Order: sequence, then structure tokens, then C-alpha cells
Amino acid sequence: MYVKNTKEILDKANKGYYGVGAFNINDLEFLQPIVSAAVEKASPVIIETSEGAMSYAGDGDFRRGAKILADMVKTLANEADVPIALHLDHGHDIDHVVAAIQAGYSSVMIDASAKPYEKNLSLTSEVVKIAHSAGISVEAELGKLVGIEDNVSVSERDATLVDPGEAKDFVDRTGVDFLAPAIGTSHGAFKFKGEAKLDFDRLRTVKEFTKMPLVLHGASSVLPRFVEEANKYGADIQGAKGVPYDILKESVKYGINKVNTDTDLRVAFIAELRKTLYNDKPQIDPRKLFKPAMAAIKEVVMERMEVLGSVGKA
Ligand code: TD4
Ligand code: CA
Ligand code: ZN
Repeated sequence: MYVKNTKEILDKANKGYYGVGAFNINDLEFLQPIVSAAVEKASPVIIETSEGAMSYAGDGDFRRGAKILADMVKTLANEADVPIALHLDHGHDIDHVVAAIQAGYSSVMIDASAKPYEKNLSLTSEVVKIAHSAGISVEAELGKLVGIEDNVSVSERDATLVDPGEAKDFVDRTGVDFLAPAIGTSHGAFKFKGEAKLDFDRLRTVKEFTKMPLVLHGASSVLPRFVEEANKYGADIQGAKGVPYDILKESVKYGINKVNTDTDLRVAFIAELRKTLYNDKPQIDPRKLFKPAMAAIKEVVMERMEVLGSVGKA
């Protein structure tokens, strides 16, 4: 079933101490396996689209793309017997937020984390007003998404990661529904130079101060089996490293409820696609090439639902 407000899914996860995967899509090839994984695991799921996904789907017109994506998600969600929400990931301006709202999204993220604190606060407050009057919820971000290195000083760490006191003030003054605190993750396939590590003390304090559903960005695990497979069939991905499953589980234990995942789906899809292209060289039917890649996405999504504890929570 299509969930009109993502808050329904995340408030429940917050009370039940589990995480819900938020998976990025650009097209039907990613959406279909995510939905069938959720149905098979009886798990709630959040589908999300970046501004880039909206433009891609709309062939340059993000408003049209938002509508195409939302119509597709609603159609598949309404056929499924699990809660499925649609979220705008990293919205940067009011135009994209309004396009998502008008297309019928269940929630939006306003990411003004690169702006000075007071600017982030005022833009987020404006988005909260608009989104709440449309009956949907809002995610905002505090701090910078960068990996933490062992040799980084406390003051440097304070300058980049979320400030828990600021988080409390931000939540109280904006009325935001979910918060993404920077605790040492980053986007993409290269998250850590050395050992994977997150600032759990900071996470626990933010949770204690805000008590709201928290979001982990850059949460992909970058599974070595798919990186190796991609490289075996012609890719050149060196030094890739993600957030291992045990660290994801710990993040959920300390209060993460929405777990953003894009890179893991990209890597699995590309690895399987390369393998199929290599093994079936006469093949020119894209559907036959895409099917195994779509199956890999379903496998990755189901595995994450187990790790996050959302299985059977539909
Ligand atoms: O917010 N995200 C997903 C980012 C999607 C970017 O899409 P565009 O290329 O269209 O801008 C995450 O936090 C996912 O993190 P991950 O660990 O999967 O990279
Ligand atoms: Ca940001
Ligand atoms: Zn993100």
C-alpha cells in the first residue's frame, strides 16, 4: 500500500528500534526488485529519488520526472500488501520540494547542510511549513558527510560532524520530522581509507536530545562480492569500502531508523550486467540482460532488510 506520509513508517520504526531501508531509484529496473523484496520479506520500505533522478526520468524536466516516478511508485505500491513510501532525497531548493509535493511524494528532504546554520534553519523551517500543510513529513541534515580518520583532532571532528546541542535547537525551532546527523559516513563506494568507523557517542547523544527518527546517509555496505564480480568482468573499482553489516546493526541500536542505500544497488546491478554481457555476447534483448541485474538488486535489498530488522514489520 502506498503510504501518504513517511512519518507513519518511521515513527513505528523508532518505537520498535529497527531500521527501514530507503533505496534510490531512477527507473523501473530498480523499483521493481525493491518492491518485490519488500513483499517477500513483509517489510516496510522507502523509495527515494534524487533531484538528478527526477531530471533523468523527465528527460531534463524535473517536474515531469517527479510525476512519472511518483505514478510508477504508486501503481506498484498499491498492488503490494506492505507499506511503501516515496521520498525526495537531498532536495536543495523550494522548486524541487514543491515538484515532489505536487507529484504526491510521502516526504521530502531539504538539504541545506552546506549553508551556515541559521540559513539551514530558515530554509528548513520554510519547507516544514509547506510540507506539513500538504500533510507530508520533512527530513533535514546537520553536519558534513565525510569519513572520520583516526588522526583527525577532536576540534576538526567537531567542525565537520553534527553538534548534538545544535541538533536539539534545530529540531525544536524547525519542527522537522526526521534528522540526518553527520556521524562519519559519506556517499559512494569509497567511504573509509582505513578501518570503517562511525562516531556512535555523537549518535547516542543526538538521539537522547531529539528522540526522533534519525537517518543514516551514505549507509551502503559496498559488498566485496559484487565489487569483485564487477572487476572480474571488466570494471576497474579499486579500494572500495562501505559500512559493514555489524556497524549498520550498531547504528540501528543507537537510534538510526532510515538507512539510505544507493551505491549497493548500483554496484550489484552493474556487476551482474557486466557478467551477463560477457557470458551472452550474442544477446541484444535488453530485458534478458537486465533481468539478472534486477535479481541482484532484490538479493541486496532482502539482505539489508534482515540486517536492519525490518523483516515482518509490514
Ligand atoms: O542520499 N543517498 C543517495 C544519494 C543519491 C545520489 O543520486 P544522484 O547521483 O542522482 O545525485 C545516500 O545517502 C546513499 O548513500 P550510499 O552509501 O548508497 O552512497
Ligand atoms: Ca549535505
Ligand atoms: Zn544522502
